[in-house]
Amino acid sequence: MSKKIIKKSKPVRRRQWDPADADTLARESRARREDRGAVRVTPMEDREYFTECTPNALVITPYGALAFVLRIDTEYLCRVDDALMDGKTSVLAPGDEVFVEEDREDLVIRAVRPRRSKLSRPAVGRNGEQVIAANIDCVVIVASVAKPAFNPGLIDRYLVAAQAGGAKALLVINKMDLGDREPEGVQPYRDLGLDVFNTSCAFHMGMERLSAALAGHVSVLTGHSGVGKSSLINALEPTIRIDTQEISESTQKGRHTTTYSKLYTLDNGATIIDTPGIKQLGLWGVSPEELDYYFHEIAERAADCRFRNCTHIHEPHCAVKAAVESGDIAKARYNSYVRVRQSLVEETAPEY
Ligand SMILES: Nc1nc2c(ncn2[C@@H]2O[C@H](COP(=O)(O)OP(=O)(O)O)[C@@H](O)[C@H]2O)c(=O)[nH]1
Ligand SMILES: [Mg+2]
Ligand SMILES: [Zn+2]
Repeated sequence: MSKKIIKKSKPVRRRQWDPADADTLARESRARREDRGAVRVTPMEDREYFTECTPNALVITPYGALAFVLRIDTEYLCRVDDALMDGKTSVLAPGDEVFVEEDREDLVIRAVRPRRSKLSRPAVGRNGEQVIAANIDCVVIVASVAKPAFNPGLIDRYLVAAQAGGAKALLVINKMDLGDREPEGVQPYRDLGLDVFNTSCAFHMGMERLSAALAGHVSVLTGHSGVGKSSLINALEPTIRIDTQEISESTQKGRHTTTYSKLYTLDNGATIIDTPGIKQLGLWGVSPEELDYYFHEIAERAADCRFRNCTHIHEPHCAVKAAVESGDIAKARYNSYVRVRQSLVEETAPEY
């Protein structure tokens, strides 16, 4: 039997990773679906909490009814105005730009400015959204060569979350000292136009390039626990000494040393928000129908599927599945797409 020759279709290469692309596409698709009443529109934020104010401080970390803020290079602990409280916690997140007022001996956060971007997930243990970081330019997705093993599924979820929140993304592959080369699964991200940084905190490798990329921007470091997020901040700015911890021998994962998100400022003008490691990232404000648009290589093929509402899972004449067969779409990316889509369908299924 002769080997079937499949003509390689135009690859997605050399495309810059621009959240605006996905944003435009998602908005178009949303508009189309709204006509049919099929999509819930997620507002960027609950407007009632936000006001156009002139901010004089930056939230470092919220702490119940209090919050640490940065105000002209000095850290202060402030009380949060009742109007910004939602139950026992405030609506604030690291990176929020706030207006702080002196009230006798107290400093009180009176107002918070509307966010220009955010990284969110569904809140754990309650309904609604948890904003992990606000006003970020870039989501830095950190993975490691080993300990813990390279996990593309989580990277794919962060890529969706970054775009949904209006931020750029870049990928750091840390612990390069633990392998002789970059994990094979990284190439599809390069092909997508994502900037990839190979680093080793142990050997202080790759820090100059990463430092230059983050300088002057606000970023949030995300990824599995134990991949070296806190170590990267320590390596980028030796005056910062965040606690890091040995990997547990039994689980091969770091114990949770960082328990809350916190903002740091570096001498090169970078602002970096460190986050606790998580096992799985739920997606906020993304419907299963619009997921295609957050997987750029799938969105590019979907137009050629026979069925307009093709889910690329079981339909015949699916251009996406054909591209996976021919190797134009990375199998791992497709598998992630299917898993994420299925979890979104389960989450949004009506309860009877
Ligand atoms: N071999 C090696 N170990 C690293 C590297 N970066 C961090 N680690 C170690 O990995 C463990 C977890 O690091 P940590 O920064 O706490 O990870 P986080 O949970 O992502 O913040 C610590 O024992 C670090 O010393 C690296 O580049 N190479
Ligand atoms: Mg940490
Ligand atoms: Zn399809």
